[in-house]
Amino acid sequence: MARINENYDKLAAGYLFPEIAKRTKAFLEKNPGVEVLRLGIGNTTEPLGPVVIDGLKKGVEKLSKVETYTGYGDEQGNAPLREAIAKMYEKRGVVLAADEVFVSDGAKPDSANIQSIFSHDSIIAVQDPAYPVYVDSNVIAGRTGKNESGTYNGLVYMECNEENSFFPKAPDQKVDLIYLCSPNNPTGAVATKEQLKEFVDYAIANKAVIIFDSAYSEFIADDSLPRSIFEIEGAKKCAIEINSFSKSAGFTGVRLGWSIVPKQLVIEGALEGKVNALWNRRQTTMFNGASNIVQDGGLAALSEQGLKENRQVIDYYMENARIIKDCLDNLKIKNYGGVNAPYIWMKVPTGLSSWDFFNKLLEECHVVGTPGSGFGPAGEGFFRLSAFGHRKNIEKAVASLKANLKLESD
Ligand code: PGU
Repeated sequence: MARINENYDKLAAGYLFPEIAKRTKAFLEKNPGVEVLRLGIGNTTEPLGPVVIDGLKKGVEKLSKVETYTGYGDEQGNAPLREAIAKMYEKRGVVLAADEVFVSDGAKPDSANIQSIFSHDSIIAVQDPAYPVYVDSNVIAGRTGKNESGTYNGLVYMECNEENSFFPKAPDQKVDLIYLCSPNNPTGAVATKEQLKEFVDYAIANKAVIIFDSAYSEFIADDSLPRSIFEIEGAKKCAIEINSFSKSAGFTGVRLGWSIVPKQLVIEGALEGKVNALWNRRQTTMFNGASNIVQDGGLAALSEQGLKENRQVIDYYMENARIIKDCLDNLKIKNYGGVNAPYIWMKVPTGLSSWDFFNKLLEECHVVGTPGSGFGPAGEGFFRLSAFGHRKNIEKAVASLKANLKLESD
C-alpha cells in the first residue's frame, strides 16, 4: 500500500508565494478592474540586453545544424561555463577549479536539494527570518518535528532582529548544517567579513557545513562587503555556495544557477573530495543538466559586455529600491535593507500582524508585498517590499502608498 511522505503534513502552510498569489487573486475577483501593484515576489521585469539575447540565439542556432547540434550535456554543466564561473571568482581573489562548480537550473532547486547529501540526523540552523526553502526542504526530508506555535521542533533558529542589525552570531550549541543568505532575503542585511569569519571559525571547530546562498551578491554596492563566503579564509574547508543568474542577469524565467562544492571541504567521516563527489553523484543521478541554449546565454551574461548590460539592470532595480525607501522614510515608516540588496524590510505599524498589514496594503493601496512572518517567526511585525519591478509600477505603488495608506498619526 502506497503511503504519502507524512512530513509534508508538518509544513505549516502552503508555500509562501503561491499563497500570496492566491490571496491577490481572491482580492481581484472581489474588486474587478482594480490595478494591483506587485512588490511581492522578487521577480525580474526588465528585458535582457542584446549580448545575452545573442548568446541565447546562438544556442538556438547551434541546434539547427548537425555539426553543432548537442543533446544531453554534462550534468555538471558545459566546461566553458564552469570555467567562466570559476574565472569570475578569481576576480575576487578566490581560486576555484572548474570541477568545483556545478551548473544547475537555479538556486532554488540547489538550496532545496543540497540537504539530501547530509546525514538524516543533522541538526539544522537557519537564520530567522529566512528564504522559506531552507526550512521547508528539511521539514520534507524529516529533519524536524512538528510545527508548534510557529517554530519547528528540532530546528535551531538564529534570530535576526533590529538589535543585531539582522545578522546573527554563530550558534551557542553544536549544529551540523548552517544556512546563511547574504545579501539577505528578506531583510536586505549583508554580512561583514568579520561576521562571516565568526561562522567559518565555528564551522571548522564543529565540523559543520555552511550553506551560503549568495543569489543577490551582485546587488552589493559597498566594496568592503564580501560577495562570496570564499573570500573568508578557511571557508573552502567548511562551506558550499549557491548562486544564480536569476537576479543578476534577469534569468528568473530562463533558469540557470550554480553551486560551488570545494574539494577541500571536510566533515565528520568524510575526507577531502567526498562531499564534492557526493554532490556530483546526486546531480548525475537526479538532474540532466541545465538547458544547452540557456548555458550559452549564461556564458554571454558573464562576458565583459554581458556583465555591463547586467549592471545597468541591477542599477535600475536599485534605483527602485531607493524610491521605495524614500517613500517609507517620508511616511516615517522604519525600514531596513534596500541599499546593498533589492529588498526593503519595513516595520509594520504597531498593533498589526504582518498578514494584517498585507490585507491593509492591498485594500487601501492596491499594493502587494510579502508578510515578514512568512519567512519565519522573527519576521512577524515586518513586511518585505521587492524592488524588482518596472519603474512605472514602482512609482504608482509609491504614489498610492503616499495617498492612500492610513497610518495612525493621520
Ligand atoms: N535564493 C534566494 C535567497 C532567493 O531569494 C531566491 C528567489 C532564490 C534562491 C531562487 O533562485 P533561482 O535561481 O531563481 O531558483 N526568491 C524570490 C522568489 C521566490 C521563490 O520561491 O524562489 C523571492 O521573492 O523571495
